[in-house]
Amino acid sequence: MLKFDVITIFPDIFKGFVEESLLARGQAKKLIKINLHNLRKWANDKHQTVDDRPFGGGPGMVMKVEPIMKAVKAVSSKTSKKTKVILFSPRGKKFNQEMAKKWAKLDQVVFICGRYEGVDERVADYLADEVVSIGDYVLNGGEVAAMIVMEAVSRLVPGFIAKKESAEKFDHAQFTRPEQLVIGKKKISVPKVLLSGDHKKIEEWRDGHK
Ligand code: 6GU
Repeated sequence: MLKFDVITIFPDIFKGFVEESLLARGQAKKLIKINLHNLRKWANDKHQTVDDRPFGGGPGMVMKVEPIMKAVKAVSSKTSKKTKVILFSPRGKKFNQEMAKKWAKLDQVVFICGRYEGVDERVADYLADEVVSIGDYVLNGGEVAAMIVMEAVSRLVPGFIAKKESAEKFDHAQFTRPEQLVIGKKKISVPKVLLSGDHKKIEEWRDGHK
């Protein structure tokens, strides 16, 4: 079983995604487990403060290191070494399928979802094993990134996708019924070769339409 532990100030963002998708079935089948943790639980004042003003001045707030440090310590596996702590940041290394394949073999992945304008750099330097971005654009925080990465990684856990071959397929073009369709004034037919029953020709056509 692969455990995801998500540290975030917006755990509710994940609810529908976790409960209404294939991830719910993956959890029911005990292939994965998703634990959501509200970072504020590890704040040390009555206002549950998790951010502060940046040293050196400037606009915006910075996520504090101590609540994150306590959270990571509290949720990290005490028994397995096959674990990783990931910090989501637009400044991180771009996530890809190779990373997904490696993480699918772990026992636990801990995600730290950065918010606001940034996270105290000591989280990246001392607490996280890797800093990860999902692409060259800026989001409000790491929550959506965490969902994307959980989905990509979960698909690669053996048994999660019923047909093993489907798990890593970057699809070719596909058609289903009806064979003919009228769009405006045009009558469109699906490619004849796909109806031919000639499996070699069909494979060739699919290779050309990736
Ligand atoms: Cl991981 N976080 C934020 N805030 N923005 C991003 C991102 C992550 N990846 C791409 N843009």
